[in-house]
Parts: sequence; C-alpha cells; structure tokens
Amino acid sequence: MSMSAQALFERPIEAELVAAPPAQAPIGPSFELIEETTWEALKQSGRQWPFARPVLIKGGIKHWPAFEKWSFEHLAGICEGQGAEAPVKFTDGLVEQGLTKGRPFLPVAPYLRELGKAAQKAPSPAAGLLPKARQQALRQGQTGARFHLNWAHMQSFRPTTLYLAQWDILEKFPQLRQDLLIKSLWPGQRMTWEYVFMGPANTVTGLHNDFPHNWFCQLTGTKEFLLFPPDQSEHMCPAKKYDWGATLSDINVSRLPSQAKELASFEKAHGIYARVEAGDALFVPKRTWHSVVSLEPSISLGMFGLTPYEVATGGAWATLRDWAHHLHLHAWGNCTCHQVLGKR
Ligand SMILES: O=C(O)CCC(=O)C(=O)O
Repeated sequence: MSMSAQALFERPIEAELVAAPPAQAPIGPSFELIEETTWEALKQSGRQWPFARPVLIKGGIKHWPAFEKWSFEHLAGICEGQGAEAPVKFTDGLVEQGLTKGRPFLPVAPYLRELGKAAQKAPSPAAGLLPKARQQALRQGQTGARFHLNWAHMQSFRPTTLYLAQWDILEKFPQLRQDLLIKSLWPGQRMTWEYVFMGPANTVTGLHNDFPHNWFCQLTGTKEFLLFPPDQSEHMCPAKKYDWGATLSDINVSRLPSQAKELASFEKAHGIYARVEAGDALFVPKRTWHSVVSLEPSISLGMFGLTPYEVATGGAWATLRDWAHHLHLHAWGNCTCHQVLGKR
C-alpha cells in the first residue's frame, strides 16, 4: 500500500454512512447524568464495590504515572524505539457496528504523531451529544432530572478515520504496565485484560455489552458514554452478530434517522450519560450496554476484570461459543472476527 500515513489517517470509510440521506435528528432515549464521585468520598461512604450501576470517579487516575507520561508523542517513541514498526491491525472509526470490514495493518508511530498534532486543536465548546455547559447546568439543577441528547451531533460529523481500538499494548510492551496502578482498581483476586483505544475525535463505538466488569480509564482527551443498565435490554435490539465476550446491538447510533424499527425501541430506553475526561476512571458494571463517541483525540484504557469463578463460568462459556463459531456451528458469516467477503 503506497498511501502516506496522513492519507490513511484521513481515509474516508463506511460507504453506507456516507450515502445516508440527511434527516431530522431523532429524540432518542431519555438520560440521567451518571453519579460522579471521588476516591475520598467513596472511602468515607464505605460503599461496597463492585457497584451495581455505572460510577464516574473524577480524577480517579490522575495519580498514575501513565497520566503524566502517556502522550501521543511518548507512545509513538516507544513504538519506534522497540521495533513496533511491525504493522498493527487497525479498525475503522465505527467499531462494532455495521458490516465487519477488512482491517488494514499499519505502523503505529506515524498514526500517533498525527493524533498528537490534531490534539492541539481544542474542540468547539458546543460539540457533543451533551455540550459541557448544558451538562453543568443539568448538574446544578434537579438531581435525577431526565433529558434528551442532541443527536444532530451524530449527523454533523462522519467517523472517517482509522481507529486503533482494543489493542493489547501491554502484551507488546510489558514495561508499560509499570505506569498503571491496575491493582488499585481491582481489589482481591482478579484476572485482568487491558486494551488501549487510541484514535481521533469522532470515533464511534457501537452499542454493545461486555460480560465482565470494566474499569475504563481516560488518559487523554474526552469521550461521551451512553450507558444502559441490563434492565434496559428489552429496548436494545440485541444482534445475532457474534463477538467474543460481547453482545452487540442492531441499533446503529450513527444512523438513527434511517432505523425506524430500532429507533422506536431505543426511544423507550432510559440511559445514563457520562462525559469522561482526561484523568477520569469510569466503572462499567458487567452486561451494561454502552456506546462511546470521542470528542477529542483520545488515549483510553479499558480494563476487564474477572474473579477465578467468573473465568470458570463466563470465560468457559465464551470459549465454548468461540469454538462453536470457529467450527462454523455458530453465527458463521455474521461476526466481528471475520470479514464478510464480497460485501465490502
Ligand atoms: O472507547 C471506546 O471507543 C470503546 C470502549 C469500550 O467499549 C469498552 O471499553 O468496553
């Protein structure tokens, strides 16, 4: 492939999205603001972890060495210095949604340097599904008040760039583990799996739920999280499409105006909105549906944690399902792990 890193970074994707006709923004589900707290307040309250509902710990990872160190430039240097110019598999900027496309293998360092340049430009304060000023006004008003999001935001941009999502960076560079205080988030005996998500503004991760609990840590940039507890599953249109460890949804948050049936169901749901900023830690309880839109170039770390019991039960079940899938017995031709040939 002879394209430059810059051209790849700007490469348009998702032909079906580009072809979508302009339409009026839908109302969408109603939301309440997430519970925001701090480690100090949690300690004083003596609350038991794991929490049943999503909780945002403001500034929860600001004391981690990674918060200081993990800039785009720093990670680009690590990738170059350690021969990670061996290309890595990228996704497109619309994760877990629509058709699974072939994924390009690209070197990481030039991509990160482009993200670093883009990060110097501040986003418009009016950008987002819930602009910051409106969120602050809601927080100062009545607690528990429900509101709707500005879905026109999703039509004002297109996820047109490559996204390095769910990259197992710690397997590639185990020394980076020293920068993360993982044990402080997972008390007791837990096996953890960590993945980075590095990408520009306007990446979209589609609606899905994961079977383990997740601590989602935002190192750089801002993301908007739309969360729906498991009791909202009846409105989430679970998809038949197979993904290891996750249940996907047929609701495509990037194309709501053209999804009459799914939209009618989605609009009955009650969600929780979180604006996750650099230095925050978000607890996403297992099986909580979520969709994520980035407002700025971001470096995020998703950390899944399982007790030995959960590994033996949920993990074993996921592995059995995976064997069945690879033996062509379950959801073959409709999955996130294999490209659907002839449908690009
Ligand atoms: O940050 C993102 O784009 C997606 C994160 C996510 O879905 C997860 O950590 O489970």
